[in-house]
Amino acid sequence: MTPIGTPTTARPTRTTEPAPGGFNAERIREDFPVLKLKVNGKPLVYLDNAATAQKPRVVLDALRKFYETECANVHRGLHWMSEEATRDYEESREKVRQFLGAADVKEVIFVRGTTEAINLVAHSFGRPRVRAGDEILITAMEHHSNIVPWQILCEQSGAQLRVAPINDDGELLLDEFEKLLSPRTRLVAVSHVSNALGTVNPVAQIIEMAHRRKVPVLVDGAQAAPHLPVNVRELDCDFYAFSGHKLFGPTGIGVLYGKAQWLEEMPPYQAGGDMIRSVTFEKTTYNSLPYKFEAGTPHIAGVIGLGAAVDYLSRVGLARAAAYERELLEYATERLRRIPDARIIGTAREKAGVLSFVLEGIHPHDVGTILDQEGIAVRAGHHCAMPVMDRFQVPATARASFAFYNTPQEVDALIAGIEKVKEIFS
Ligand code: 7TS
Repeated sequence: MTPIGTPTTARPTRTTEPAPGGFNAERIREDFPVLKLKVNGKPLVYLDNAATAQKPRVVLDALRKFYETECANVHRGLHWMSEEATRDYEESREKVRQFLGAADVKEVIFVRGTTEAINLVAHSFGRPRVRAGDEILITAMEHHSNIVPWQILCEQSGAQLRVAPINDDGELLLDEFEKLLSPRTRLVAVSHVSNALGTVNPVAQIIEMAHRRKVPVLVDGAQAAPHLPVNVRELDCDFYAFSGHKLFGPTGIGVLYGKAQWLEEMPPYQAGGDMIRSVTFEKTTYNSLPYKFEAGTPHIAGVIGLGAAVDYLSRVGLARAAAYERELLEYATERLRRIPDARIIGTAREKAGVLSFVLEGIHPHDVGTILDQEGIAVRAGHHCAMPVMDRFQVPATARASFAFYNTPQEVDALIAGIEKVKEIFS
């Protein structure tokens, strides 16, 4: 058996055998019905996990169970079904609390996704605090969702957006970052893992540096929560955001973790049902946490599905899955490096799950289209990280992004697909 990660072009691990470390991706694949699909007559090779991940059967079952047996609104009915739905909804909150290592369920706010979580913080935390001349510090590798909300906040308040630079490998320059922390910095907002480069940022260190100056930190965990064990109390972050759909859960649901101390102080983001305690035309008082931030009927099925995804991940074991994904990434990187004219964008020492690349003289969209004909799904474009494209002076990249159900054989299919692209354009 050739272990994955071995720099060879020979056939790697047979799919029926577990990978080193005992992680059996082939067994895991059985849990994901969609992975049996054929696309363009070829077995689907799904390598677009950074955009959204596929869903295991347990998540699909949880959604179905909710709609078939307990479809009722939460927190407001006295009837049996509403109580069932409320119980499952709140159980999911407890599962997420454990998943993140948060101190209390009141620190777990259900939102639509990472984007909404960051916007919530920009509005409710940012607006009341940020004044003209203040600064918000981000990095040069952020997703648009962790740039634009801060830009709008700065425009509205007269504050300034500061951007910590990255090096040619796509690593944050920590010294430069530290220099940009000033007495005017009101918040640091940083991705845990970059979606365009795969860089894993040293968030613990970043948080420590910021906290030494009493600056709170929001971590955009969209690409980290599905691939690395996260503990918000150990990190000591002030806010942590992630999306359910990248974590093998449903679309339209995500989480904002916030320290209770901040959330208590913050005004509501949206107003309506469920977030109030009492309403008169003269005065409204708000509900306690976490409900103060969950206005209107929530995505009940989504929350329950996310709970099932979190359960599933804890059964798979995120640490083991992460180790497996790392080997897969190393194997893919090694093989791609051997292709002449292929340039990898994002070569940080610490990376997770993402392989962005360009082929000399071939537009990434053409790479994506030809790979699609082979049944291989990658993303081609700017990945909602246009400043990263500017930094590396490319209009776009092709990006393969991995999950624990991907296999070395799929990496081989990707490499064969890339060879084919080159052949067509030669
Ligand atoms: N932050 C990061 C680091 C992301 O990768 C994404 C989505 C978001 C925020 C926004 O998440 P959403 O669930 O609210 O949309 N990234 C990608 C991607 O790389 N390809 O499609 C979506």
